[in-house]
Amino acid sequence: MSFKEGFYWGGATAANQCEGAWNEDGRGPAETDMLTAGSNHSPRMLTYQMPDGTTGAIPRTGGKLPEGAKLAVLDGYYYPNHDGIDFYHHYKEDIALMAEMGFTMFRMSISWSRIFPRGDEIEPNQKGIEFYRNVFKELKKYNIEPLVTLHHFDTPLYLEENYDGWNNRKTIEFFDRYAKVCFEEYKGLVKYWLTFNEINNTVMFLELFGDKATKEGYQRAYQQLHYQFIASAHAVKMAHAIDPDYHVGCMICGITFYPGTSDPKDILLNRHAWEKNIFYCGDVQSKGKYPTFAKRLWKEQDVQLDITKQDEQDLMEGCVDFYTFSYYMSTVVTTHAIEDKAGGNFSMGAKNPYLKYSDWGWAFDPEGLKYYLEMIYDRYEKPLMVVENGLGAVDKVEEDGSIHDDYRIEYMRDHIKEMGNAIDNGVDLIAYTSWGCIDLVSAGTGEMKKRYGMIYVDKDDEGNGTFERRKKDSFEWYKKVIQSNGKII
Ligand code: P53
Repeated sequence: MSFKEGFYWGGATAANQCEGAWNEDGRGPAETDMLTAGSNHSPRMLTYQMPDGTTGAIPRTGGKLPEGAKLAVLDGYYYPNHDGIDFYHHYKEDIALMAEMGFTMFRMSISWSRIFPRGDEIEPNQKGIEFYRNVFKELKKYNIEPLVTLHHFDTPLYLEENYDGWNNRKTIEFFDRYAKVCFEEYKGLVKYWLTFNEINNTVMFLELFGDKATKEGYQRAYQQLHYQFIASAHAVKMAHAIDPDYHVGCMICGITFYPGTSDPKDILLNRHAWEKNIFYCGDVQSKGKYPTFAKRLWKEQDVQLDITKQDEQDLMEGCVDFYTFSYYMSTVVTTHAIEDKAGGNFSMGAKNPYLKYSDWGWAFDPEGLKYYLEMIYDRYEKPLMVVENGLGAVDKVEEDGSIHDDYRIEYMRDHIKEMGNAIDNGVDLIAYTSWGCIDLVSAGTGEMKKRYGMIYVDKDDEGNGTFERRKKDSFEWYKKVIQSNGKII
């Protein structure tokens, strides 16, 4: 197999899911701090308080806050992101373990509200800046290249509540300021940046939650995306101006779509699913302009967008240097009645009888990764990175403390094999960072027991545990993979 010399091997995390220390050293809250834990079958809830002091909770998706309610942290509820896995206080130990595995890249995100606690300040929070500087320095000690996401599901709550977040053009300015501080402060410590994590979720996930897929929902989603595209383009331009060695990428939630039948209606539906869910964002960020089919999408939902001439120029001048994506599963779309639905958290569409599913209903489809890589490389001809991939599963700690996660090894091995095949077929894939290399809080369900790590963290779904770290079997396996540059898998 042909992983080039210098191929980056590593793992990936996100600030809100692992750092903890949610209100330490001046950090401001994000919506993720107001989220309770859910499960495969029950949604995570957002808790709120009314001006008269009464309190309540609504489901994160599809719920509507009562008039006058403000999101709030309440007694009697458990908020898993508050402590995460306490990476904030364990980062040295964690990075040492990653180095032991042989990581050459570590994907992490910066919590915007650590740098600007409200989001609209002029002066950043020095303690926040210092924390990430220390993390980057620690990585440098081991020659691990950071891959830094600026926005991973965590707009400062203050901006959401006082400016209507990404529905407001003004939020672009706040993001510009935040991005500029990061690029200036971490010059020489970071080389690779990502702007928005899974930017396409905004539109892609709308349809999963019936009551949100209204005209108004689409209007807001497409407008939010446009403002994020502009913020992302500004970031690319700024990064290049501040340091010509900076490389900035986009990050797409990669799902491989298949048609359910050979009915031409299904074939067309499938093409449209790719366009709307995958290509729409990737095209704008990689090619610097909206694709032709955008007109059809906007017309379908009667969307009117605020796009200026300056925006068009900014997009063109802010094309990303590389394309990154997460890949966990494929899905099936059909115009026919769905008899067997793929259930679980955030998985969608019809069940594919040719594939196995995880306990959370996600399809195991390594060939779908090859399909995606080849399709996308052909479309953009930019270097690619798989920046999330892995298996969320329940792990059992044996009496002697060992954890035999052969299912995880099998999952990763088969996906790595297909990456090798794609490279052999000409794809310029330069990095692989597996998701949740160290166990962390699930974004979808808020659970700890949906574990992805090669490093186990002693914490359960109620927040009990010592935060002790342990190596799973996959730890030793991945170490060999990296040592042999993907030859021994
Ligand atoms: P969890 C849904 C479908 C695919 C990717 O997800 C997704 C989601 C959102 O849950 O998100 C990415 O934790 C995301 C990570 C997240 C990871 O996938 O629900 O970028 O933050 O943790 C896995 O199992």
